[in-house]
Amino acid sequence: MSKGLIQFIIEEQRAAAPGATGDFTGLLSDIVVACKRIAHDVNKGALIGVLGSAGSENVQGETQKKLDIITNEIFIESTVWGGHLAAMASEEMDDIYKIPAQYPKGKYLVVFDPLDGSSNIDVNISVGTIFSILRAPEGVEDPTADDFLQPGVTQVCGGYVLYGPATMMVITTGHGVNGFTLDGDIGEFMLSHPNMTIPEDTLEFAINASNERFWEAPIQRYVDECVKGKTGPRGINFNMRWVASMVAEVHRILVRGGVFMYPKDTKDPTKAGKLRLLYEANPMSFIVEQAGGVSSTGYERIMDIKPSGLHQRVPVILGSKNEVNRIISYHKEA
Ligand code: AHM
Ligand code: MG
Repeated sequence: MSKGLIQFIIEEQRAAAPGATGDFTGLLSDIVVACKRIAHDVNKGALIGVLGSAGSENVQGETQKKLDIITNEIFIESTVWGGHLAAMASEEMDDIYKIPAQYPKGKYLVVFDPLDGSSNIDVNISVGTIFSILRAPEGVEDPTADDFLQPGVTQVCGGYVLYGPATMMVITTGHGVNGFTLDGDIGEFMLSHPNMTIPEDTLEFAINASNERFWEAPIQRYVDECVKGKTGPRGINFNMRWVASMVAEVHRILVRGGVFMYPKDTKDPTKAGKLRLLYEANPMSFIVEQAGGVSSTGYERIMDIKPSGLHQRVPVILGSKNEVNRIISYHKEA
């Protein structure tokens, strides 16, 4: 019989951190509940009136969907009470969320994007939740935004949930990557994809090609060479996919390899990229590296970046090792 997610994590913790208090497992089970509730709402969609725009904007000036707000609330509600968290931060909130006085506080920080790819929600295409667990700095009981500005290498756990044809949670605590499929009949995420690894080579890439004129030369070169296929310098045909849901994109790469790029562009010179370092790039980079892939801005390893702000954006190039390394080498040559 396959194993449930919490059993798996408890056993992993016993082996890797024998003195563990169970706090981390407690937090993770609260996150699991949050994601099951989100899966429920995403699945019911129009039947429960949750589709469409909320008519508001988030701190980044993006129009919020009703479900962006609902899922943000579900995530907070499901995790705030447990006593495992010192504070939270979300893509959908301007400032950090402090744990209200009526609840005990814990030693962890969680940062999350409650509904990534939400432009897909009204058209019934896969969306996801992304989260990253950090430790609050030693001795800090009442964290400020600065306490969240830790480089990705300090993450305790990175994970995502994909609300696709099946709902899946994929996580790493730094001991490889494991995938769990939600069995709706028993209400549990069951281990279905043990030890996920990204093939080192690939002939598939993902990028929003409508931005081509804004890309830097190394990305233009890489994509151009892929598109030229058999008759170009690579001498082989490539395939392209773009779901516009990072979770779906990363999941595809974990299963069959590939390269995902949301590179630096000149579309809006005030932004270094589209994706957010804390909520999206770091947890996904942790998972990708743990699965044997590479994740970079083109110029540096994403998980080494010391964040300068909660909502900081970064260029993201991740996936199959040999292809991402090639793209990095194009940046060096340029
Ligand atoms: P979101 O957090 O507002 O949903 O934005 C992030 C999403 C990613 O999932 C996806 O890779 C990207 O935005 C798609 O962007 P675009 O619409 O430019 O193709
Ligand atoms: Mg997002």
